[in-house]
Amino acid sequence: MKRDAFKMFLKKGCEVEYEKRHNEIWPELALLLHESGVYDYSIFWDKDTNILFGVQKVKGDASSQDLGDNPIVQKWWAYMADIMETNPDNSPVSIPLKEVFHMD
Ligand code: RM4
Repeated sequence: MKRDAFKMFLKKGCEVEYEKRHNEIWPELALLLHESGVYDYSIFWDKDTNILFGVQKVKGDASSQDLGDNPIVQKWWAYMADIMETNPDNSPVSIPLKEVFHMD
């Protein structure tokens, strides 16, 4: 198991919609994430900067952000693209974060 964290960028004023869409996450995406070894996955929002902090555990090598070849992820990223900062392929701009402390 490894812990993975990254930051993404929400468009201003979109936090309610962002949370709504995630509360209604597609079952097929949730299943894909679990089957890919991603679990204990949370995303936190910083209201002052609109930065989203993803934190997750990963059983294998691929984090949620490495699944862009999968059509379900591609469809989800396209769905989310109107409220997030994205790359030309609709993937969210996602910056890996360095773990500097952990305590069980
Ligand atoms: C985020 C972003 C991530 C995805 C989660 C479920 O907004 O799209 O890549 O793993 O949703």
